[in-house]
Amino acid sequence: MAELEGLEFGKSDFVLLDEVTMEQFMENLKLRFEKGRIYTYIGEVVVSVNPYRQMEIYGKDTIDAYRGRELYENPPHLYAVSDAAYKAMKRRAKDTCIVISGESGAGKTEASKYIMQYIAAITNPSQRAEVESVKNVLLKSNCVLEAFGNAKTNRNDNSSRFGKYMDINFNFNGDPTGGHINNYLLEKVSVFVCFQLLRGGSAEMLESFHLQNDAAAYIYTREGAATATSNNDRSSHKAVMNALDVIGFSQEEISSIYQILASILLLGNLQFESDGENVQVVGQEAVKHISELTSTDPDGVTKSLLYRTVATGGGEVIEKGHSEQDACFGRDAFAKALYERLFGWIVSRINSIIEVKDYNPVLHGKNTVIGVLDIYGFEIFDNNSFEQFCINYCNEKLQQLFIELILQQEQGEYQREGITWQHIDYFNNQIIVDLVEQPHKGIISILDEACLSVGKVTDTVCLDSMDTKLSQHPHYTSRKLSPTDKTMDFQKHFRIRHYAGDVTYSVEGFLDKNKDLLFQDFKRLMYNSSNLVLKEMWPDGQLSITEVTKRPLTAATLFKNSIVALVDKLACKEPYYVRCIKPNEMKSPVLLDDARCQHQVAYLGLLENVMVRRAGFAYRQPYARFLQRYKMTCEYTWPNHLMGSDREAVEAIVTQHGFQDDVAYGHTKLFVRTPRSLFSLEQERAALIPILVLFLQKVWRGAL
Ligand code: AD9
Ligand code: MG
Repeated sequence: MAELEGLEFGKSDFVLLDEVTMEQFMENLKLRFEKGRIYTYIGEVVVSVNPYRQMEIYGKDTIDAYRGRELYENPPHLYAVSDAAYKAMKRRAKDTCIVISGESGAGKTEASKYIMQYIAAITNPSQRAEVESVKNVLLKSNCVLEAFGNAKTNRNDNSSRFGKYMDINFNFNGDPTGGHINNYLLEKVSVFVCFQLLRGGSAEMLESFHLQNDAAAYIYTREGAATATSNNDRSSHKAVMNALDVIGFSQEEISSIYQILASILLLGNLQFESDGENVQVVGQEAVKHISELTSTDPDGVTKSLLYRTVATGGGEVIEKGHSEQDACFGRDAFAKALYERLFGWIVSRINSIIEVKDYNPVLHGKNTVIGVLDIYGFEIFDNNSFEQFCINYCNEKLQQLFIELILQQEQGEYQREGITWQHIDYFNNQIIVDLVEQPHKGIISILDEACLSVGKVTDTVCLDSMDTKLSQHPHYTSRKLSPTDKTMDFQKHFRIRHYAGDVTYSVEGFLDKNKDLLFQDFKRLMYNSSNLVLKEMWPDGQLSITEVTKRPLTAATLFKNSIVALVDKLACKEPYYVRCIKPNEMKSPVLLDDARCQHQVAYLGLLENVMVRRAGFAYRQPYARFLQRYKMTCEYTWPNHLMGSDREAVEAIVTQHGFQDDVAYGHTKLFVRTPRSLFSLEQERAALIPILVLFLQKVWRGAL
């Protein structure tokens, strides 16, 4: 692979643009996309455009070309940042992380897989068996998590419905010794694994689960049945079963996993009927099957579907019959919870298998970590609900971290190198983060308060309360607060001005989703299952109704806590960023939709990123590297310099080219303010190379 690309491919770093304008940014992005160059830098940040076609840039040759090299030595690539993160971790014993962001379908999950593959490929050269096995589990876990956590949506055929943060632990040799996965699950049930089971499971398996080989027969999979791809369900099903086995799940655990999935599908089809007084389950057969699959008592299943146990004020425990509507609500909440706990259990089981065991820092040296974050990007749909609210809040937090860390990192470097630097202003989105998460005043607090209050608080009442408390907030509005705005509904809409744009949320369903209520009876039923795997997923089922006094934390608060913990984890690592862009809505490999891309460039803050990078010093290189690369352009340094130090030799090059006013000399590195200086040097070098090659050829042939 050529060391650097020619100008016909556009600028490989947006920092090299003549002017930082949206027009120039887009022109370069488009040119590179057309030429099949999907990666471009902003300094150390990789901007990636989804090519929507298989690229020949991930093979072994490419891996070898990037291994151990510096960012600027090769064309931009995910492998280069992966290597940078790895090198920083290994050389300086720093924990690093790679944060991948971008909207749905922009290519985050694919990027995370290439990063993992690269790291797996460059480590453990001596092929030690225990390291190979850790790598294998890490790679195989993707297959399982995708089956259980991805679904087809109208934005992405393979959309992750969960966020994933994976830590990979390394020993002092730089070989993986283990890992840990954190998952941020949002949407439940309608996932691939159910389709794979129904359409790819063997006839015997389906029969033993009382299932039919038809996704359209089940309410939970009916909607996706018409659109979800079915051609490779059989091989995917086999691959997942195999991956579970390789990772180290026992046969008993694997069957329990599929039994739970089958019960979820059967549960979804249960109907209720009421004679005006009593509510009944329609069809005892299905109840029997569910009880068989969950190893519970059939009467217990019926009872928890139709009644709930409540403690009266006087401490008396009574059974209260559900209305038909309550029974349906309970059924769906139960199915979702079964799924959520199954997913959580699978993740924690994988974690217990790959957790670093018996690591003694005194014997083995410091254990370091590379974290890889692949989390849902900012979402604006036609109808935005609680899930979008959580996702967008998460993106506000990550954006803030991005700005903070990128600036922090810059400032830190200038400080270390003894260079004065002028602070640059940027939009601080803390104000929006506060709007959502501030105690007492923030939206999550207001929601929680509404969920906890006794009496009937509706979504609309909650909206009123938000309007009262947030009417002065510059990033919050609703129809009541701006009555002339006809795009919003009086009863249900509020709008947040996010850093990435305005999003109108419908408050309908917010309270139910936030409460995420599951009757204790279901928990107890599962805890009493004679299937030990299932029982393990429901430890809270052992509490009796009188013991369940504390209200569980709400969904929004749990989500907030997990995101705060995530941000804390990332903040103490040296970050590397991949910013993914979705070129069009048609999944086309040839179309770059200007308006859609501009919007993404704007909300990802990429122009700001370029400006920040340019306001300081756009380029920095260790003296020795700089010298090696450009010594041919200066008479004092070619072929060898006779100065005292590399730094002095670099000064000679800079002075000869007349950009001494454009640089600063750090302790170990040269800092170049404007890219143009470096660019001219780069051009001169490129022009000299053919002459040099000719010269060398002549030398070899003995002509000189
Ligand atoms: V979501 O937020 O999980 O809905 P992602 O993860 O950002 O989304 P994903 O990585 O799943 O998107 O990419 C979507 C599709 O684009 C993939 O299924 C591929 O078909 C396609 N894609 C993405 N990146 C590449 C790539 N580097 N090479 C080829 C790609 N195809
Ligand atoms: Mg994804």
